[in-house]
Amino acid sequence: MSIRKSLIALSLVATALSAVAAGDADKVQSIQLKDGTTMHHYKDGKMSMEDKNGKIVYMKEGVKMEATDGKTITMSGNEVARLFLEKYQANRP
Ligand SMILES: [Cu+2]
Repeated sequence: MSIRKSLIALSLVATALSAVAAGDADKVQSIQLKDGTTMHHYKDGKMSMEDKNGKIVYMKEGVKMEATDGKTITMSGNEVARLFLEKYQANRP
């Protein structure tokens, strides 16, 4: 493995670990969107999304979303790994 590749791998592990450490307390609010998905907003301003069945939704940064109350929200970040880890921890026996 090249040094560059191992550095990338290391930073991925560090990101995953910090997400674990942060956990659910890091979540500021969850907003219901018009299309049936839910947007989770984190302390650092980033977001993740899931559909009504709890499946993690991927969305590009900068995409506009509409909340059920009519407010427009711009997607910031795309914390799929963070939400995945949260769900993994929550469902762990
Ligand atoms: Cu979104």
